[in-house]
Amino acid sequence: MTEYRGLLRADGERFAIVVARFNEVITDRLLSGARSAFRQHGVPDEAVDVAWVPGAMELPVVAQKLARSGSYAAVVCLGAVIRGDTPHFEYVSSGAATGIGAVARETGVPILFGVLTTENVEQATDRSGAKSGNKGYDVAVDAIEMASLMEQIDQRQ
Ligand code: INI
Repeated sequence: MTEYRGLLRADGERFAIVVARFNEVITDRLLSGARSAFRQHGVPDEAVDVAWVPGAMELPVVAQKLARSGSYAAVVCLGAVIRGDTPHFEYVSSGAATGIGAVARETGVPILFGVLTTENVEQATDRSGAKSGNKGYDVAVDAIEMASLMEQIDQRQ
């Protein structure tokens, strides 16, 4: 019996972050969290590339391009969709979630969903480093775990 469990350690891999400019006050905090997580787990700044997109709807296509390049062990997507300011909240949030899931399955590269979907700015602030952790940090750690897990499965084949 083989049990696979990703480690929180990266050995020379590169990672990419795609981050939305929409609600940049929040997404910039998510980006800082993600960068710190990579640094704290031994991934140097030079091994992390960042691509900015206009909004959460554009995350999937750029994540797909980065994943297809074959240069990255995982791609982290960061965004903030806030209901209070968004009449089409459901379209944007589900478009981003469905698109990101589809890209991960199509490319076989882990694509992490670091998009906050909140009722208001206060909740988004809390979840981007104020009171309730930092979603950007968390998904970057998940990216390292997933990269390690995929590598272990590859080694076994
Ligand atoms: N994009 C976001 O990332 N967050 C939002 O809250 C948001 N709102 O409010 O609409 C949003 N819209 C832009 C969208 O993601 C696209 O960039 C735009 O529709 C162009 O395709």
